[in-house]
Amino acid sequence: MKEKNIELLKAKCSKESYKKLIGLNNPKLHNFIAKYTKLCNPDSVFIGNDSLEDRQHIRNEALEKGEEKKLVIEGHTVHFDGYNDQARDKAQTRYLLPPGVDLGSSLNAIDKEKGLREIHEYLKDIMVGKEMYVLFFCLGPTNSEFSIPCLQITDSGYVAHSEYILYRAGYEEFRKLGDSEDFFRYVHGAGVLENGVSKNVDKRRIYIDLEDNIVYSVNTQYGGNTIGLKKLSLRLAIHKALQEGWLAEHMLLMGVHSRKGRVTYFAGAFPSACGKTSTAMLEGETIVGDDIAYLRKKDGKIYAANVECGIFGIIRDVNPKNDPVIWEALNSEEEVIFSNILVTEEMIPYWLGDGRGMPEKGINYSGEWYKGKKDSWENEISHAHKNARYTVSLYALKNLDSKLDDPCGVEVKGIVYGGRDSSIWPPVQEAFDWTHGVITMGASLESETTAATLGKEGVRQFNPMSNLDFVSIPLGRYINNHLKFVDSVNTPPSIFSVNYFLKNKDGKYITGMEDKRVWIKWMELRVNDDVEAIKTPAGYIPKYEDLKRLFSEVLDKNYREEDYTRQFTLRIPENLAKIKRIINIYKIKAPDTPAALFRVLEEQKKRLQEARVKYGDYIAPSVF
Ligand code: SPV
Ligand code: MN
Repeated sequence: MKEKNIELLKAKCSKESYKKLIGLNNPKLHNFIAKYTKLCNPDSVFIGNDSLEDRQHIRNEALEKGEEKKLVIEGHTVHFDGYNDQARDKAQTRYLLPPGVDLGSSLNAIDKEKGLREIHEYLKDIMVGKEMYVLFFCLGPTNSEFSIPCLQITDSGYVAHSEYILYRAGYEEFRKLGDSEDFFRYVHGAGVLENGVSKNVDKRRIYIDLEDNIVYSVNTQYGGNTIGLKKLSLRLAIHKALQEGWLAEHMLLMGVHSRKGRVTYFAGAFPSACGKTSTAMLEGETIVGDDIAYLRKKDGKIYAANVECGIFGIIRDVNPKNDPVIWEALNSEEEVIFSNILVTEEMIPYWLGDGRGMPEKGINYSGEWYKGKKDSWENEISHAHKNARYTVSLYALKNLDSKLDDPCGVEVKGIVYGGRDSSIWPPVQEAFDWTHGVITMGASLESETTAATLGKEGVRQFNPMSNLDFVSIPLGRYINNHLKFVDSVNTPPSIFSVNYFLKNKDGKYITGMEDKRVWIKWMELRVNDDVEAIKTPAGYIPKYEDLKRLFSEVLDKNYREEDYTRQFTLRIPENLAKIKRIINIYKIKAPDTPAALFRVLEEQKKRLQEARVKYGDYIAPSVF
């Protein structure tokens, strides 16, 4: 069997590729690659290592096969996903469920045997006429406790190219693995391409095998459905983290800098398109990561690492005013893939909110585009998609934190949870302690839906830890893993909630876009015990004087007391209704929810009710 597999691979590989393949002395790895070579039936197999030549080969392939086109600036390319392939497809993302395993009713699952049969049918001969790329990457810094080696099989030059930008090279990690099977694997076939775009999106499937750490993805190109090391691996990692007692989170990582040069690291969980990247990129601070972090305990402290070394960011509203650092990187000769933007005849990219006005015509995710173009449902097609993205290396950013590749990670002192919430939480608030924060902030997070997933936008949805789309274990166990996580930790990180989207009754936002720079500075002062706070029934809020000083120092703005009062008024009816919703969800959907969750929420409810009796429905901060 083994010999036959090697013979098959030898026949499909060039001499160089074959040398790289047998440079990894791992029969199980070889068998796996052979199995999918046989099934997907590519014309040839390319084995990539960590060299610049291989990276260049993949870049060339993406261009030659028409999945990317060169833009006017050297190193820049554009890629389009299909008209109906612009976001993560939650409905067609399923867990392969072995007999006897219960993941709870809220996870989208399919019987393993049936699902495997279906996905293997889709994969059969999917690469005929194409080259199969076999690539090795590493999640997290290399040579680290955080490292997870990953094998990516794909026929998409765009997916492979994105991974070379977004992840650390892993061929050397695989050499160290020896014959171990302890790595994540992804098998992706883009399916039939028409003008470089996956055609059969109705047959799009993303199937996840938690037992064997494999994810299969077919008939799609959109990054969130295809880039193995991104959200496909987050689902595998959450499962692995539960077994091993660490956390895999949908979190940014950033260094917050005090005036005296102190650096304090924060992790922050926000649902997609709710301010995660813009928080990680705040002026004056340094970015470690903007999307996925692993958190581990060591010597009584919490450390975290960015699993990526690049950004697959939303490009909407990136302009010189909002995001000067990203704007600069996107206008330099750094390697960038723009996806689902509009490109003009001169091969210049345009996107929503770029501050340059809208061109009359061009090519976009709908093909030839002109002002006023409508789709078959008579909806006007915007010149760029709302979920259009850029892919760029973090090393291209001048605000990159020096610890990105530190094998120890960074010590996390604060954790922030934020959602798109128009009516309940104040702009910033601190939990009483770890358990209170995990339950009333992380586990109770709700957010209005965005264009990052298929489906209607603006619908308030329960999204615990901003991670609901990726939680691959029963929800109660996921929450319990958080509660237990700090058991042997001396001083657990402080937990905060933020809300950038709070509105008045008239529907207008009541905080400014830039104000998040102040909230993070306040959190930094709290974590370091530099300011006091006001205790309310729902958590600690800032004192007016501290914010006034920070607004003046950070933004050179006069912060009015009436704004403070409006922003930090405790909204009792909204808070109580939310607690009721959250309790119901856990009662109905998560039978294994730890009792602490109900206890802590009931206590909060009681405090809120008592405050209402004394002070009414809406309580100004000056009352506490
Ligand atoms: C998100 O949607 O949370 C992203 C992009 O970070 S995706 O790769 O689609 O997950
Ligand atoms: Mn994300």
